[in-house]
Amino acid sequence: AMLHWGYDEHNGPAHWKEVFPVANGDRQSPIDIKTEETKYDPSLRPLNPSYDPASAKIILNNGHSTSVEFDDTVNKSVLTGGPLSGTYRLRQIHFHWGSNDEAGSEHTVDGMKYAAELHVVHWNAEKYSSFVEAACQSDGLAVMAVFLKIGECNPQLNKITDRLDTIRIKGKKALFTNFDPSCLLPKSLDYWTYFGSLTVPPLLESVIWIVLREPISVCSEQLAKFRSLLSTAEDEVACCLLRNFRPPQPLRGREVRRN
Ligand code: B30
Ligand code: ZN
Repeated sequence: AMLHWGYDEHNGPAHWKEVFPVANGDRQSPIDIKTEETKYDPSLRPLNPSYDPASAKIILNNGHSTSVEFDDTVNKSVLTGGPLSGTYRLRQIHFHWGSNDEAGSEHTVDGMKYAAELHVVHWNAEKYSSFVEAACQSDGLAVMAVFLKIGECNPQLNKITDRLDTIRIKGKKALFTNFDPSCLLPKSLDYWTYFGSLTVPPLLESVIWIVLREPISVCSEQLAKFRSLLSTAEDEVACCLLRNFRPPQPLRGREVRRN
């Protein structure tokens, strides 16, 4: 049986349905975005991220990604606009990558894989009282996805990659303050949007996905630093987190809209 989910042969995405049956559900993520099949929706507004660098708190290795966690006790850093009704509060950002630069993104565009993907995770603080409560509601979460392509090194991403050696082991955390995740956003905030799920167990179908169309550039050396993180704790045989992306899931009749 699958003891602990992960991204290896014995516990990877193909096994998740054994413990989390919603893995075969009707609104799973990620998806392949077929651009010719997306629908322009004139009612979709511009995205309006508004982040306070002081709300960044810690950087951590949770064994399946590295994340920066934000103070979400008040509306200091929020996302409004786009497809959203009301205010969604920033909770954390994290990354997905592959064992080489040819794959790593979760969403794909007309079958094309990017090298990595950034997720900026928010919860509906207008309707719900905590992230955990919001995470099981159909309009509870809003995740903004940003594709990373190989090109010039990204000086903003260095703020994160320079710290990864201090949190190499699963469960390690370090203080991480004065960071505004909008420094990792592309020039254009044009997007696709659809209703989906968390891309990791428990795969809850609670996410309004907002996938930015323009990628940001990072260099191969920066992505290599993510691959040297360990998926294992201090007392385990060291195992590098070489990849952590789920492949695209069936669309099952869902519409993907664009602004
Ligand atoms: S994703 O954007 O769909 N990949 C969570 C949030 C967003 C996504 C996946 C998971 C989440 O918050 N999960 C529960 C909390 N986790 C953090 C995590 O990133 O996944 C707690 C933890 O272990 O430390 Cu797992
Ligand atoms: Zn994610």
